[in-house]
Amino acid sequence: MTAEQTSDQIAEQTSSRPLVGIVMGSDSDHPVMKAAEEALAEFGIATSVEVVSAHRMPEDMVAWGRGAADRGLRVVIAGAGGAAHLPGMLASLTPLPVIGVPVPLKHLDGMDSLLSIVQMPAGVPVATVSIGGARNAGLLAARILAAGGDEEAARLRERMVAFQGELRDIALAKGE
Ligand code: RP5
Repeated sequence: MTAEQTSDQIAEQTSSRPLVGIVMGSDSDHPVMKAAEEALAEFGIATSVEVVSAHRMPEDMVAWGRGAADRGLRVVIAGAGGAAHLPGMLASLTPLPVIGVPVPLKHLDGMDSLLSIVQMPAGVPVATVSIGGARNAGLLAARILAAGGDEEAARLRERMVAFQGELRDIALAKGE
């Protein structure tokens, strides 16, 4: 993806079948979590985006997690704040890789969210990004999909290399 591409071009290249499921504990997490959607859209990767609260709708969470792989999803990004149990619970329900996003709330600067997500027991991994790090969660999901052996993965790897080249330019431009 290059900076010159319009959003129409990006949408055209986005596969229609969601490969990454983005879930969050509350609609109030969306301002943080939308960066994951945006990052994946830049790589033409379709997402599904839903609110699934571990504490307020546990049965929906179990159904969502159990069915994720059968719905065609390949990676899960789960964001939550405070007592942020959603990523870990989903990791216990699905065989898919789960990326956890600690959402910062007004108390404790997101440290509560981070510690709730990162300290998982052995056997139930969650790849935790930084507090509020939803963009990196999206980029990590793209890298996971890019690691496959098919043509689509090769296309994603090519895009990722181009994106990494842009990062170098951005870093250098910041010094100007
Ligand atoms: C968590 O509680 C959610 O993930 C959210 O970050 C937090 C606050 O939710 P609301 O009270 O704004 O719905 O479960």
